[in-house]
Amino acid sequence: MKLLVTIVQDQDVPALIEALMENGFRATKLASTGGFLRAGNTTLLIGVEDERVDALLDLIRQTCKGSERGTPAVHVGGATIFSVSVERFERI
Ligand code: 2BA
Repeated sequence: MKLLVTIVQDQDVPALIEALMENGFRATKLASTGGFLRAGNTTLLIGVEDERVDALLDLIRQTCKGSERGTPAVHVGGATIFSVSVERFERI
């Protein structure tokens, strides 16, 4: 299992959450702030079985688009993703 720590722009979150739920992924949404722009963004914690990681990445690619932010304009990517191996997972 992997935990994908996924940082996305706020504007993409409603569509991404909907797509995740429709496709049977589970996620936790955290409000976050980028260190460089000091602007709000969203961090999703998504626990996923190894065999579904590629499908999840496809979904994120389809939903999250980069855009220009700030003055002067800085290109902010669609998503920044850290994939972390999960040693143990329990739902009690
Ligand atoms: P921010 O830190 O606010 O960064 C927004 C955008 O500013 C970045 O987009 C990048 O294009 C630019 N940027 C960031 N640091 C820079 C620097 N030192 N010099 C020049 N330009 C810089 P993304 O790379 O798409 O990152 C979007 C958001 O993802 C970041 O927001 C941050 O919240 C997160 N992020 C990106 N890389 C990260 C990392 N290595 N560790 C933790 N969070 C990261």
